[in-house]
This record gives sequence, C-alpha cells and structure tokens, in this order.
Amino acid sequence: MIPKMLDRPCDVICLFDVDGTLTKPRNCITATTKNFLENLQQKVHVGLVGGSDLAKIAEQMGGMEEAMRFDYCFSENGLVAFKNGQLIHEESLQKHFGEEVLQDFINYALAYLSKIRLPLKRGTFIEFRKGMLNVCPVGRSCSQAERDAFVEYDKEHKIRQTMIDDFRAKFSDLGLVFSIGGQISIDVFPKGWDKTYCLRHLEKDGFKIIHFFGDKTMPGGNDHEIFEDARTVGHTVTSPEDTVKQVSQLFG
Ligand code: M1P
Repeated sequence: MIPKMLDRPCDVICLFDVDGTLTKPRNCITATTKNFLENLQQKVHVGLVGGSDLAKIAEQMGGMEEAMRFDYCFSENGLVAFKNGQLIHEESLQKHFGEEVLQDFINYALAYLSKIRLPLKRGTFIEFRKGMLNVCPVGRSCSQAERDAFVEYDKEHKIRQTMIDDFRAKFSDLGLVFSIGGQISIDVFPKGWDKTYCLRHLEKDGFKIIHFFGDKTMPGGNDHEIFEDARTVGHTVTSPEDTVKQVSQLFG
C-alpha cells in the first residue's frame, strides 16, 4: 500500500490522462512510471482520468487494486468516479437519452459502417459504455497488427474524420460531441461529458490547483477541453517518459 503523507497540500492535485501519457497507447504502465507516481503521491494528490472504461484502465495500471491506489480514478472521463477506492458517482447514456434516441443513433452508425469498405474488418464495431459510445470502423476485436495497419490507412483516407462529419450533420440536434480520442475509433458523448466532467468532483473536494497532463491536447483531441479549462493548469506531454520529465521539473 502506498503510504499516504499527511502533510500533502490538500488543494493540489496532478491529474493524468492514461493512453499516451502514463502508458503507450493500450499498453500497461511500466514499473518506472508506476514507481514515479507512487513517489509523487507522497507529495501531492494524484488522479487518473481516461476515456476508457474502468476494466481497461485497471488493466493498463496492472490490475484493479493498482488503479484504486490513486486518490482518484476517473474512468469514462469521470462518469464513473472512484475516490480512495470508493465509487462516488455514476452517470449513464441510458439515463440521459432514453432508449429510443440511443437506438436511432446506434442503428444509423451501424448502417454507415456497413457501407464503408476497408482493407479488413473485424468485430465489435460499437462498444456501449456507461458514458459514451465508441464507434470503431475496423472493429475493436482487431489484432495489434491490424490496429497498426488501420492507423496508417486512416491517416491517408480520413475514415474517422469523414464519419464524424457525417454523424455531426445527421445528429446536430442531440448535443453530441464526436472525438478522435485514440487510434482506431471515435468517442461519442453528450456535450460536457468530456474530461472536464471529472473536475466537478475535484472542485467539490476543494482542489484549487489542478495540474492536468495529457498527450492529445490539440483541438479535436480528447484532452483538449480539460487542458484549456480555466480550472486546470494544462501540460502537453509527448510520451510517458516526457510526463515523468515534466512532472519532475515541477515537483522535484
Ligand atoms: O484513451 C484513448 C482512447 O483509447 C481507445 O481508443 P482506440 O482503441 O481508438 O485507440 C478507446 O478506449 C477510446 O475510447 C479512448 O478515447
């Protein structure tokens, strides 16, 4: 168990994106980064905020117990929120939209995907999460090699951007955000359900200085809104190694 330092400032927290910030995309955290965070947590509060669901974040952190060691673990951008290992908040798409509207979107997206031809397609084209739909043209069950191939194909053919443009025009009245968060898919969620969502929990707990570290801070990236938010001090990183370097410069 990480020793909790009683003299940590109670109003400073470092909040980290997961993919590309603490780990290589979809990879597990390295021992070096994990040790670094354990040391950091003795100086300031530390939280995770990821677009993925809790199971995936836990897998990347080396297990559920490891993920729960952070002061805060915000999966699905904070729609599923844990503080000191306890669930403190849960919101869902079903509650927000209702089944009719949800199915309108899902049916349309599946029809759209059925009409595009790619070098290959696998399975799980829509992943239904509590707070977002993840739409994946190649299919989330693709192998790592197939994922890598799609990344290159998408760079050239803009499959995801074209899909976003179409969905945005079709569902302009739903207040949805379409975001290219990772490598092979897009995230779809209600406006405000981006990573800024988790800030309400930190504000309530009295944090005044919220350092946020993310790699996709450019407009259109899934770290952009929280990076730009007036409540955070935003830091752009390029890799887990760069994260460690930048945090070290701030906190020694
Ligand atoms: O955390 C970044 C993204 O990671 C995955 O994206 P992809 O499989 O496309 O690389 C998804 O979990 C996505 O929702 C998330 O934003």
